[in-house]
Amino acid sequence: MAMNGCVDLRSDTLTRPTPAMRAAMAAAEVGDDVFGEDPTVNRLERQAAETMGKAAGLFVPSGTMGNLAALLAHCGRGDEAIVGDEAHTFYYEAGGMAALGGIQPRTLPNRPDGTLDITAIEAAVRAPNIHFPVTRLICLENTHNRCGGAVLDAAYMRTVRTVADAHGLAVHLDGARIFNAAVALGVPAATLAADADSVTFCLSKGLAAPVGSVLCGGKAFIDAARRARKQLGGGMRQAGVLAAAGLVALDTMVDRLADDHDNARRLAEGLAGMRGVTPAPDAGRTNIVVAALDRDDIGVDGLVERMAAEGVRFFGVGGNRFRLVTHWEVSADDVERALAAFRRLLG
Ligand code: TLP
Repeated sequence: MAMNGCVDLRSDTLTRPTPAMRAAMAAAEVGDDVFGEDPTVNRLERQAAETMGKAAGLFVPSGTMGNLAALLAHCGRGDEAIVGDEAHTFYYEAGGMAALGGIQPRTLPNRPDGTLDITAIEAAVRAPNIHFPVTRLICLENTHNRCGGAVLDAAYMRTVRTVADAHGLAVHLDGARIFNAAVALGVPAATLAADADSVTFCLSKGLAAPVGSVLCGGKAFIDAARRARKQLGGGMRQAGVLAAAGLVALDTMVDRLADDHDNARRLAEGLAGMRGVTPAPDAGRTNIVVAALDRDDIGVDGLVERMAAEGVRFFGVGGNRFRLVTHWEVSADDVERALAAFRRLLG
């Protein structure tokens, strides 16, 4: 189903709530969540924690706040967090960890598959020395947005856990799209979160809820994150109207992500046959396709503009790369329409 007549591949954040979500929102039982008295929020937090295999959950307005509350709960001012140089937490969160937490990001290059080199992580951990910041945290992302929806598997998470344990570090997983990773790998999301101390996942992306993410972790950690959420102004009141949509998202929107992956794969395959277009490795493994454009006659900005005129919207993501994201408001027919427009412009 095209959105406003367009095939809108800018982001899965654009998805609008389903009719079942609207109905659940209207009927939601609510209370004051800052007092812990909203039964629907409490139910969402319990169900989310169970789904992630953690003891507790915290409903937050956004993925950005979930990640920041986690970082604030794990790290103190002047501490260091090891993070990929293409990570959302580093690249797209307005420097929140530094600005609001006094946390110093120690970036390591993200490899094209979204991982950080294990030896590089080991080497980045600070020795005890009065001159050095204290390394506290390793922060990973699954699926990896800027690495084209790349998937981190449980074996990689296990290896990172081993390094973290050897140095007394915590591991936070930005699992904004962890269900896409779980569906792609055919494993429960909890398996991918098992070796992280904390995980944020988004209800408002491929799962189509209008607002919200859930941060999950141990009981004491979530108590600290709840305080951080309050400091950040994210304590909401009758938030059950939002949580109700989140519960429908968890119950009805996870398994269908496989359709988005099929559509993304068809986009990647189609693009791969066009002159000067190189999809990233694993493009279309989940619902994100990142591709490079190398041509003399047209650049990314020109392509974005001319495709928009053809009714197909997407973004450039820096340099010669552009990104297409599939979601439940993009049908198989929309994919054909987008590919036909790409062919007209790129041949
Ligand atoms: N990503 C958005 C933009 O911010 C780039 C998108 O369109 O993909 N972690 C990851 C991996 C994300 O991709 C995003 C959103 C977030 C966190 C933040 O979530 P929100 O938008 O709810 O703050």
